[in-house]
Amino acid sequence: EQKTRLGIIYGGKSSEHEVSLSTALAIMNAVDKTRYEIVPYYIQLDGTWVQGRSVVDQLSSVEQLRFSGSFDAQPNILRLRESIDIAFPVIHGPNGEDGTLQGLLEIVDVPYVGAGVLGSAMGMDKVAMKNVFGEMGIAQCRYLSFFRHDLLERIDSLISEIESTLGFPCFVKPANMGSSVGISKAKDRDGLKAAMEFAAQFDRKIIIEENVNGRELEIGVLGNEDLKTSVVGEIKSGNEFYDYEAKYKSQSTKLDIPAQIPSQVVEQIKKMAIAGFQALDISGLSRVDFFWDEEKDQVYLNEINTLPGFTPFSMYPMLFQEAGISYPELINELVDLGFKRYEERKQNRIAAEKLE
Ligand code: G1L
Repeated sequence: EQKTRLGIIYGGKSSEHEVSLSTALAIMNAVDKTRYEIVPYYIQLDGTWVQGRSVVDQLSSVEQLRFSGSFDAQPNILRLRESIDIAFPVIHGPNGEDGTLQGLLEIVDVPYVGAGVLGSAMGMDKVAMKNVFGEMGIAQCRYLSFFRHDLLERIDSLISEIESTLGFPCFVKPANMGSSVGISKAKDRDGLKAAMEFAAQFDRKIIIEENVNGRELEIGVLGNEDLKTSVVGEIKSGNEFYDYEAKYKSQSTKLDIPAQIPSQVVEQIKKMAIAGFQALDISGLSRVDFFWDEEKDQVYLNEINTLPGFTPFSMYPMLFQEAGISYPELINELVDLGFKRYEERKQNRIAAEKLE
């Protein structure tokens, strides 16, 4: 039987370039190579695509994924279909404006793993995402947003509005989820101003979120139409908040899987996760993050991540491991879901012949 050619796309013009490389390495090492042929595509920091030779052996270092030798060609992306059967994007799109890589794959008619153009774009923009959750009546924290150009025109009135509607402390973040940099906690008006200017260096759209006192709980969702949920996990962070440093470097962050919480909280989280997944028109997978305010017994949806951390030791794979799906099985399942989504979309009619 012919092997399925799996095009793994990694690297990228992104602050998470290195994370992408180590994730791609873990995926390549875990993939069942009797079933799949792995075709690597490395997007360098400057945006250039490099296609490597098929990966047949276990890899020991991410350096092997950079193709620093003299071989390996620049692929003709318009003819990507001739080289692979399905793409596995392990990447945030160019500069994190997402859905873009998915759009490219749609145009060249290559099936791919994970969310489509809309779901990826929605999952990447915290403001767009929260506006939809609000419309759907999904409980979430209060927030405000502004554009970079607002800073020149009305920073003082913005600060007053934030102070009166959200209060201190509050969190200031670039709206784009691709940027886990540029985030700060503001404790007063001066700190807020600095935080707003800092965040505006990373994105033209900024979100300010109220502080929620609650336990940080996360769940995995897997599927296209028929959705599976994982167990719930808890992040126990020693740091002041779960920022870029804490996320990738801190030793003090612990994952508690499954979280020690009442079953009715688990049930509520499952329902809200599925509602959020469907509201954003996601397919394949996502990790849905919550706060649970134990005193008020209130669960808030915080955000949905269509590209969650995805090494065998990241929250999402560990949540499904606990639910009985191993890392290699998870990859197989995601590939199958990618093909199914492609077939489903092929069924759309293009022309409308008259019915009469
Ligand atoms: F393809 C999947 F499975 F949908 C997928 C792809 C990529 C899941 C998770 C990720 N994660 C990442 O690419 C990243 C966290 C390394 C972003 Cl740079």
